[in-house]
Amino acid sequence: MAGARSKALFKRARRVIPGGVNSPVRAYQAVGGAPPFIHSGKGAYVTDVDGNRYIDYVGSWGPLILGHAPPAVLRAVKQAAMRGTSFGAPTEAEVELAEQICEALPSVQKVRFVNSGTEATMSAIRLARGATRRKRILKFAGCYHGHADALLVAAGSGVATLGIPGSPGVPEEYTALTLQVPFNDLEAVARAFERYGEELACVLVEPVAGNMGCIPPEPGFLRGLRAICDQYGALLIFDEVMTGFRVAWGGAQRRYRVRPDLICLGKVMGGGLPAAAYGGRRDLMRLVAPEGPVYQAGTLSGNPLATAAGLATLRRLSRPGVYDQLGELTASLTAGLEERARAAGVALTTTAVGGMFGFFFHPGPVRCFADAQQAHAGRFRCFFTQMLARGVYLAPSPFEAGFVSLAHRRQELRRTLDAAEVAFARAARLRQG
Ligand code: KE4
Repeated sequence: MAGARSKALFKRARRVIPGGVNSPVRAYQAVGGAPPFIHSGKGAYVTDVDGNRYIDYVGSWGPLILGHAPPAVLRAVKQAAMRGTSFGAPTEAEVELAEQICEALPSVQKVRFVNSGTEATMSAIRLARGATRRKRILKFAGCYHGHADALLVAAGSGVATLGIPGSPGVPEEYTALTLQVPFNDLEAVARAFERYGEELACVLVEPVAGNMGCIPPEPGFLRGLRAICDQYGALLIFDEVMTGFRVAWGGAQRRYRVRPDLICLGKVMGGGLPAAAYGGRRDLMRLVAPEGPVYQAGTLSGNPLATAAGLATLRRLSRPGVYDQLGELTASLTAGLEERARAAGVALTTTAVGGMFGFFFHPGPVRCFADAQQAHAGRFRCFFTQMLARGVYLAPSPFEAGFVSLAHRRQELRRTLDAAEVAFARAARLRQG
C-alpha cells in the first residue's frame, strides 16, 4: 500500500483539492487506502514518492501505449517547446496530425482537435444533432463518454430508460433526451428505435466497452447498430477515445470492419499530453464552425506540444508488427491470469482486445454492465491490494480496463503472473459471492 510520503501528501492534497485528486477514480475509494503519489515513470514502470516501483497497467488510463517517457516523444515535445508552447494559430504540425488520422481511420475525412475526450464526445453529439435536426441520443449503460451533462445519466434498468441525472447539478431537462439501453443488446436498441426512431440524432457507443471493465462487442452487435442507424437516419458515433490506436492501427472500426459516421479520439493520439479529436464524413464535418454553423472552439485545441507528442506516438505505432506484439502480450497476460485463478479455485472471466484487457471475479459470461456489477467486489479489492503490494499497479476499480504498452516485455509478464498466483490464493479465501 501507499508509503508514508504518499499518505502525508494525500492528507495535504485533501485540504486543497476535492478528494485530494484531480479525477475521482484516482482516489482509490473503490479499493480503500491512500493512493501512491507517483514521482516518475520509465518504460513499463512507475515509481512512487516512497521509492516503490510498480509494473504499470494503467498507463495514464490508456495514452501511454509506448510506455512512460519514450525518448522519441520526449525529444519531439522538447523540440516543439523550444519554439514556443502555444500560439492560438494554425500550425503545420496540426495539419500533419490531421492527415495522419485521416489516413489511419477509414471513416475519417476531416477531423477537429479538442483537449479532452469529454470535449470530443460533447462536440460530436452537438454536430449529430445539428446535422439531423433531431434531439434524442442513445447510449449504453456502463459506457462512459466523459462528464458532459447530457451523458451523466444513471445506469438504467434492462429496458430503454429515459436518462435520469447520474449526478447532482445535472438538470433532468439535460438528460431527458438521453436514452440508455444495455450494451450488446440489439433487441433493446431496436425497441428504443421503434419508440423514438425518427427523433434519434445518434447512437453513441464505445465499440469496445472500457469503462465497465473491458467488454468486447458480441459478434454482429456493431454491424447491427450500423444497420439500424441507416434504417432510421440516425448517425452512428464510435467513441474511440480509449480504443483509437489501442486495439488496432485503424481503431475498432478497422478491427470490426464497421464504419461509423463520426468518431471521437483521445488518449493515445496525444501521447500522454492533452489532445483529443472528433471527426468523420466530410459532409458532416463541414457543418462545424467556421466552415458551417455548428459552433465549437478551444484555446489550446491542436496545441504544439500535444500535437508533437501525438505525432511522435503515431509515427512509432504505424510500424509493422506493433499491434501483433501488443495483442500477443495482452493475450498471454489474460491467459496466465485465468490459469492462476483456476489453480486457486477462483472464478475469473478475462477479456483482451489489442492492447487493452479486463478481468472479472465472475464465472461469466460478462456481456454488459449488469453482468459486470455481479462480479465479486471483495475479491477484486483483495486481489488489487495484494498485487499493488507486490509491485503491480492495476486500475483501482473493477469498472476500468487495463493497458499493456510496447515497453512491457515477457519479464514484466512473468513478474505479474507470479504476483497474481499469491493474490488469487488470498482472494480465494473470501467466500464466493
Ligand atoms: P476525458 O474527458 O477524461 O479526457 O475523456 C473522457 C472519456 C471519453 N470516452 C471514453 C471511452 C473514455 O474512456 C473517457 C475517459 N476514460 C477514463 C477512464 N475510464 C479516464 C480516467 C478518469 O476519468 O480519470
